[in-house]
Amino acid sequence: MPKTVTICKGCHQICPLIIDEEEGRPTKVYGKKDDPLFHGYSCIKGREVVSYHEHPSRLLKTLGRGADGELAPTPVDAAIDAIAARLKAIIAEHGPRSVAVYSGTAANNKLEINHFAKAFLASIGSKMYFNSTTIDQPGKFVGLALHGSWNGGEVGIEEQQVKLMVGMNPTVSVTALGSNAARNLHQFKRRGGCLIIIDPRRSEAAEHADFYLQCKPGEDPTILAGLIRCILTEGLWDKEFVTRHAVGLDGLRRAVEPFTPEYVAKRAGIDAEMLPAVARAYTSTRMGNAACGTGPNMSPRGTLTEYLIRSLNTLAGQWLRAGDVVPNPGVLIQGGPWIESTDGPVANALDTGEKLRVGSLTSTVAGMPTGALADEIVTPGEGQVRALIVAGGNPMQAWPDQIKALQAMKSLDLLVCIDAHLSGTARVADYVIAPKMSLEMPTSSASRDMLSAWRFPQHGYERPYGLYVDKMRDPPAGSDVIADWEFFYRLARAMGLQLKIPSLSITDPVRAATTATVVDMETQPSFDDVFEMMFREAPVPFATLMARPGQPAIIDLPPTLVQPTPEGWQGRLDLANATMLADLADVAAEDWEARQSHRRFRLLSRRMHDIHNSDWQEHANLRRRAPYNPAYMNPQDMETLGLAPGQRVEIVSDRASLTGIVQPEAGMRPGCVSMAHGWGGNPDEPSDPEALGANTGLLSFSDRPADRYTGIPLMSSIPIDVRPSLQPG
Ligand SMILES: Nc1nc2c(c(=O)[nH]1)N[C@H]1C(S)=C(S)[C@@H](COP(=O)(O)OP(=O)(O)OC[C@H]3O[C@@H](n4cnc5c(=O)[nH]c(N)nc54)[C@H](O)[C@@H]3O)O[C@H]1N2
Ligand SMILES: Nc1nc2c(c(=O)[nH]1)N[C@H]1C(S)=C(S)[C@@H](COP(=O)(O)OP(=O)(O)OC[C@H]3O[C@@H](n4cnc5c(=O)[nH]c(N)nc54)[C@H](O)[C@@H]3O)O[C@H]1N2
Ligand code: SF4
Ligand SMILES: [Mo]
Repeated sequence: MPKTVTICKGCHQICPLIIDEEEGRPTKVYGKKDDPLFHGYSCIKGREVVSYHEHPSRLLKTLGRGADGELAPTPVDAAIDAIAARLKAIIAEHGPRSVAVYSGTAANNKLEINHFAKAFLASIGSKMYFNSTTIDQPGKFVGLALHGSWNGGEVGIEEQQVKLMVGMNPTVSVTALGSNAARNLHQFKRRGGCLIIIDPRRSEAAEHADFYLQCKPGEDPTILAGLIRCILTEGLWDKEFVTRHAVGLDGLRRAVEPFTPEYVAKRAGIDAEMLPAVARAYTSTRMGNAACGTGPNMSPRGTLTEYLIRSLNTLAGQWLRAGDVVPNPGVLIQGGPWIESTDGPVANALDTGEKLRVGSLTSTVAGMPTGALADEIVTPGEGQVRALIVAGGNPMQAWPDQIKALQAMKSLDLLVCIDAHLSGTARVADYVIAPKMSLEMPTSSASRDMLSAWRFPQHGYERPYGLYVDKMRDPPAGSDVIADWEFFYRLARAMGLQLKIPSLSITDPVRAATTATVVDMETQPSFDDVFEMMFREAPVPFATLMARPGQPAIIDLPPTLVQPTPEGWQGRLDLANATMLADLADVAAEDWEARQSHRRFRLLSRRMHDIHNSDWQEHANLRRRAPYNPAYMNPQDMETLGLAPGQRVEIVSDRASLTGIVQPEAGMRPGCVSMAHGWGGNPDEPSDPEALGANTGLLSFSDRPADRYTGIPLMSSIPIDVRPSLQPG
C-alpha cells in the first residue's frame, strides 16, 4: 500500500503526516510514529486534511463581482488582469501607499506567501504590509527588543527544569512546547520539572501545574512586578549573570517597590503567600524559561508584560551560556552568531519608521499595527488605504472591532481575498482568488526552522530538523486554482513590475536585500525555483532536503556551542528601560479598583482544539465536538444570573453586543467568561449562535489600543455584562 509523507499546514505546528492510499485513493491519514521529534503526533484537523481538500465548501474557481453585485466564477487570469488595471488606476490617482496587503495565519506557515506579498508591495513602492502578528502577541517582539535579545538563545524545551507560562495553554494551542507538546510536557514533568501557570481559568495546561495562580485577568504586569520584587527582596536573582550582562537593577528595584505581595494579592486576586513561593521555585535553576501567551498580550499593556517576562528570564539567568549546546542553530535559516552576549536594546524598537495616519501609531519591530488598519481605510485624506489584498487571513472574523472591519471592507475601492473558502471577508470582496491547498504544492519545514534560528527554540524545532515534501496530488479536475505566491507574481507581471526576492536564509537584512534574486518576469518560475531563491545560502542547501522527499530527519550537524563573551563586549540587557518603567509607574498609580469595577465580567480569549481561528469551521467532522463557540462561565455565576447550560445570553461591551450560548466550566474564575474568536457571520448577516457561533471581535474597539506601542486593541479581559438573551433560540 503506497504511503506518502506530507506536511500538514493546518497550523503553525506543521506536523508530518502519513497518507495511506489504495487504488489511488487516500484511505487513512495519521501521524508519523517514527518521526524523531513529533513521535506520531497529529490532531483531528490534520487527520481530516484530505477530506478538507475535497470538501464541498472549497472554492475551485476564482470569483469576481459582476455588475449585478454578485460573485460569479471568472477565469483567474482575467481576474488578475482586471485587478492589475484597477490597482494601476488607484496608484496613479492616490499613490502607492493606498495599496495594502494583509496576510494572516495561513500565510505564516507557507513562507512564500508573505515573501511574495512583500516583494509585490516593494515593487510598487508601498510599505503598507500588515499581518496577524500585531493582533496576536506583538508585545513579544517589542518587549524583547526593549530588553535586548540574547545572542546565546533561550534554554530549549528538552533542557528546561522550570517553566513559567502566563496566559497560554499549549495543551490545546500546541505552541511553545516543541513538536509534540503533550509528550514534551510529560517528559518535563517526569524529570521533575516545575510548571507554574498564571491564568484566570484552570486551563488544560494548568491541570499539570505545580503552582497555579488563578488571577484576575488584565493584572499580569502587577503580578510579574510582584514576582520580581520577591526575587529582589529575597536575593534570589543570579548575581553573577546579572552583574556581567545586565544593567538597571537598581531602577527596576525602585520601580517594583509598590508591588508588595499583599498589594498584588489584593489587586490580582491571588494568595499573597503564593508569590514568594513561586519566586523561589522559578529562580531555583537557570535551566528554565518564562513565557507569555495570547491572553496577556491581548489584555492591557502587552509590551510591558513581555518586557517584565524577559526581565524575569534575565534575573534567573535563564539564557544559554558559553559552552552550552545550542539546541537548534537553524537548518534552512542562518542562525547566530551564538555568543554569550547581547547586542543590547534595539534603538528603534518602538518606531521603525512608518507613521500611521490614525491613533499616533507607527510601525514597530513587531510590524505595522493591524488593529489600526480598518481606521486607515475608513479615514479620508492623503494616504488613505483604498485597495487591500488579503492572503491567508480573514479580517471579517478575526480582526478586533468587527463592525469597523465591515465598514472598512465595504469602503475599499478594491478588496481582493485569496482564500480556499468563502470566508466572511471573501463574501464582501470584489475578487476571491481560489488557491491551491497544501497537498497540491511542495513544501518544507522552513517556517518552524526560522523560529529556531531566530532564537525561539521552543516555538521552533527542538533539534536541527529538516523535511521537504513534494506535491501529493493535483488540484481537482476542472478547477482553476493557483498558489498564493503565483497570484502576486502574475499580478506584478500584469502591472509590468519587476519582483526581487531576497533570501530568507540570510538574516542580515542589508545583505539579503543587496543579493536578492531578480525574478524572471517572462517565464514563470517553478516552485522549486522559488525555494531556490528563498533559501539561497541556507546552512544546509535546500537541494539536500529536496533530494530525500518525505524523509524527515535530524540533520547531522556538528554541535554548535555558545561562544564566550569577547573581551570588551559592550552590549547589556536592560532591566530599566525608561519607557517601560514609566508604564509600570502608571500601573502602580492607576485607580485599579475603579477600572476593575467597570462592568461585572471580563471576556477572556481562548482556543478550541478542533478549530483553528476561523479556519476548518466548514468541516462537519470538526464541528461534531465544536458545533459553536460557547461562552464558558463559572457555574456559580450562571446560577446567580439564573442561566441554564445551552441558554442564549447577551454579552455587552462598551462597543457592541453579541448573542452567545452559555456553558458551565468549573475551572473558570468567577467574574470571567471565556470564548474563542473567529466564529459567527458578518454583522450585516443574520446571527445564528447555535449554527455559526458568535464573533467576539464585536466587543473590541479598534481605535482604543490596549497597548499604546503596538496598537493591539483590547481582545481579552474585555469589560462586559452578561444577561439572559431575549432572542429565543
Ligand atoms: N477577539 C479575538 N480576536 C482574535 C484573537 C483572539 O484571541 N480574540 N486571536 C488573534 C490571533 S492570535 C490571530 S493569529 C488572528 C488570526 O487572524 P487571520 O489569520 O486573519 O484569521 P484566520 O481565521 O486564521 O484566517 C485564515 C484564513 O486563511 C484561509 N486559508 C487557509 N489555508 C489557506 C491557504 O493556503 N491560502 C490562502 N490564501 N488562504 C488559506 C482560511 O480559509 C481562513 O479564511 O486572529 C486574531 N483575532
Ligand atoms: N487548536 C488550536 N490551536 C491553535 C489555535 C487555534 O485556534 N486552535 N490558534 C493558534 C494561534 S493563531 C495562536 S496565536 C496560538 C495561541 O496560543 P495560546 O497563547 O496558548 O492561546 P490560548 O490557548 O488561547 O491560551 C490563552 C490563555 O490565556 C488566558 N488568558 C486570557 N486573558 C488572560 C489574562 O489577562 N491574563 C492571563 N494570565 N491569562 C489570560 C486564557 O484563559 C487562555 O487559557 O495558538 C495557536 N494554536
Ligand atoms: S492542524 Fe493539527 S496536524 Fe495539522 S499542523 Fe496543526 S497540530 Fe499538526
Ligand atoms: Mo495567532
